[in-house]
Amino acid sequence: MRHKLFLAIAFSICLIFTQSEIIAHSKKLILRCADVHAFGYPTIEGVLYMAKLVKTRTGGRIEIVIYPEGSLGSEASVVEMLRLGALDMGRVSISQVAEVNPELGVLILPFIFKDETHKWKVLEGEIGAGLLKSLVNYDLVGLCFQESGHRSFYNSKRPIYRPEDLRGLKIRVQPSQIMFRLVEYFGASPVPIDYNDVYPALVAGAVDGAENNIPSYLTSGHYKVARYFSFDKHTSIPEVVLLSKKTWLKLTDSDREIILTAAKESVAYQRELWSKFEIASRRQLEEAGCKFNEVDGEAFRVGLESFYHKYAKQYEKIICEIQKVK
Ligand code: GTR
Repeated sequence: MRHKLFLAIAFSICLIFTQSEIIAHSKKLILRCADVHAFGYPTIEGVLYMAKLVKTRTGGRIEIVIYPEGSLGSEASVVEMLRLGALDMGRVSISQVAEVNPELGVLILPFIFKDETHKWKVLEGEIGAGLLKSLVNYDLVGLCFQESGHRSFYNSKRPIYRPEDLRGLKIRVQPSQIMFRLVEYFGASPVPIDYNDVYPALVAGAVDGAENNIPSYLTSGHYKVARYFSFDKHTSIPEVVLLSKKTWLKLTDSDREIILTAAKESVAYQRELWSKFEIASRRQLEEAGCKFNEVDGEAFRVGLESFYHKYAKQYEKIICEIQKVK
């Protein structure tokens, strides 16, 4: 009798555990993801591609829902929310992540990559993997990098050929210490403003220009006010897709694997989309009458050692490693 009772209790306990495991496993999970861009922009489309893979591979159990156009706040607050676990996912610029983990600041430095091939060898190699991994110490999980082209200056006053042409111009910068120092080094007056507040600042004349890539210049509408775009290509800051560590810890091993693999697989798609979007954006901007000009590239590079010496000393070792990547 005792034996039977014991078996019955053991069986019920077993059933309860199995059932709760099934429930936990079949529970629908919505991952909320923030982005400052609108639907159609390559960063969001990259995450949507990833979302589709995740949804299919989890039989519809895990869904990624995007909150676009900065509807959940600035990139800085998105990073903060992720760290606190108040948000699950975010796609932001590395410059905002470097504010909390300065190690990543190396990716923002001017002319740090030789070209796009070199950049992606760095990002997808050991260095990139190490940098993504380091984020876990800041309560963030780095899923993958994304392409974001080059950043160049644009303004409403005149074409820029050499750094001295920037003198006297108020140029909006991302709220990033490195970007502030860099734009100041080139001779302009840097004004940190959150991305989604830049357009009204340009319209009001609070700033004369900004610096960004071609797709952002178009989709933000900045081109309507700042007509001169000068291709100095001073930085090539990658984007990053992040997950909150708090969310990550709630996932099963197999779900983590699915999410990570999908993120990795979305990169090739996002990069291809980026190239197409960049070309199409340029065409559209030319049709809209924007004035593009090439710059004296040497003039932007000469003397840069002093910038590196003053602000990038902490990156000496990793810069060496980046330069060695072939
Ligand atoms: C864009 C980037 C955004 C944001 C923006 C900015 O190129 O995709 O995430 O960082 O630049 O300048 O604030």
